[in-house]
Amino acid sequence: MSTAEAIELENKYGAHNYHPLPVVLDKGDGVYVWDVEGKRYFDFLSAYSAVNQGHCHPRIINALTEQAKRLTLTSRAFYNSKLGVYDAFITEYFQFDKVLPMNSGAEAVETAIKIARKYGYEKRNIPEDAAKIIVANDNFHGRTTTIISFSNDPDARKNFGPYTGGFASIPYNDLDALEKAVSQPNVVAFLVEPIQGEAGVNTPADDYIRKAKAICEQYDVLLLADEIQTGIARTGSLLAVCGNCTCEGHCERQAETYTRPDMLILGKALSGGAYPVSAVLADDEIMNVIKPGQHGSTFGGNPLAAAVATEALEVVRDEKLAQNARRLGNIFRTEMQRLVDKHDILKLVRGRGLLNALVVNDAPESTTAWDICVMLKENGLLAKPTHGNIIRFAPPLVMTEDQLMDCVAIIEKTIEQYLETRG
Ligand code: IF1
Repeated sequence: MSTAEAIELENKYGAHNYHPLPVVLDKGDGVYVWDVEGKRYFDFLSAYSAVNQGHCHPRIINALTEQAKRLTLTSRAFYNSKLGVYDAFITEYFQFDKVLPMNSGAEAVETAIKIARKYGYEKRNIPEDAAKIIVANDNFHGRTTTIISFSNDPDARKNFGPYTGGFASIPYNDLDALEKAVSQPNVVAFLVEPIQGEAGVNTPADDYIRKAKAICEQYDVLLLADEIQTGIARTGSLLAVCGNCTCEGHCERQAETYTRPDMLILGKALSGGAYPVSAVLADDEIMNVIKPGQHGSTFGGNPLAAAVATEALEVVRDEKLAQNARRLGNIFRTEMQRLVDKHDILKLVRGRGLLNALVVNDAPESTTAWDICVMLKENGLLAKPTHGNIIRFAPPLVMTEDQLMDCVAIIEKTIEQYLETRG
């Protein structure tokens, strides 16, 4: 099967809900992926931070295959031998009383929204159907109808109405706007990404989340942290809400820089990219508003997901991926800043840990970022623009410094090549 043949099949028989880079991947191992012609690339997207542990990590694949041979799915009509052990493991790992296991990130966000609303009605005397949830402009929390109802991205939302009510949007990284919004009647929660991934790795002020939490507490509003993309060591600590704590990873969550959300929403790298696994974690006072029969899903909490997610989290801890992401991220941003200083075509680099973005000095509707990504592909590195002129760079967290420097060299060479072709 050639690249052209695979692309033709997908275009002919698959819905056109994506515009992928013209490369057909066939194999992955660690930081590398290979296309159908056997060409090797550095993966600098990590499936949007779902493959933090590297492609096909042997420990995770082993956990997947061993469990898959034993029992994959029972539904929650019955107990299974893996879920309780996983529940205990993940709640200890992130220091919350309980977990509600789901599958996709959007499902976990929807779950958090439902729990927050129910908590508001049953514990905060909010009048029924009057609950309000505050969200940030330029958010990305998934693509279900309720979630796109509070998106301001026209592509995500146009012609998908009628929209779900009960949401109000405020500017990101704006504490005055947050206080004004949460002080309104019937507000139950503030749903926010600690760093906005899709918006272009929009990194707020260092104290934004900590001060947002204090404002939420002042008005009895729940803080829902969507760490589906920023969590699991991606930003140089276990969670982005850990801030710049200097712990050697996985401290008892008492670090002075840690902002503990009322609900922690995880997905993507929770499974290392081997299986759809997501989760909402919260303490009993919040989680116990959900009673039997009030929420769930066929696959949520299945034994295969439990086995895979346990191993995926152990790998993060054992291989100190948060520390590696922090160290390599600092090196990467320094190197990118050198290129920004050297070339007017590059506007700025921003990010934390190994979640970074290079902003191209051109209009968002220009094809410059895309053209550079196509040339990066030709030079053996895969990345993709987000929102026109921003290139997201997010390699697997298992990358070595040597591999990172090889990638920096590819990026530098590509920028120079692009400038030559542009004349
Ligand atoms: C696509 C974006 C990234 C997420 C956050 C929830 C979800 C996501 C912070 C939903 C998912 C994915 C979705 C994927 C591309 C990718 C993405 F470009 F769409 F926005 F990473 F930035 N919260 N993000 O980032 O999780 O239901 O997808 O498991 O839709 O193309 P999901």
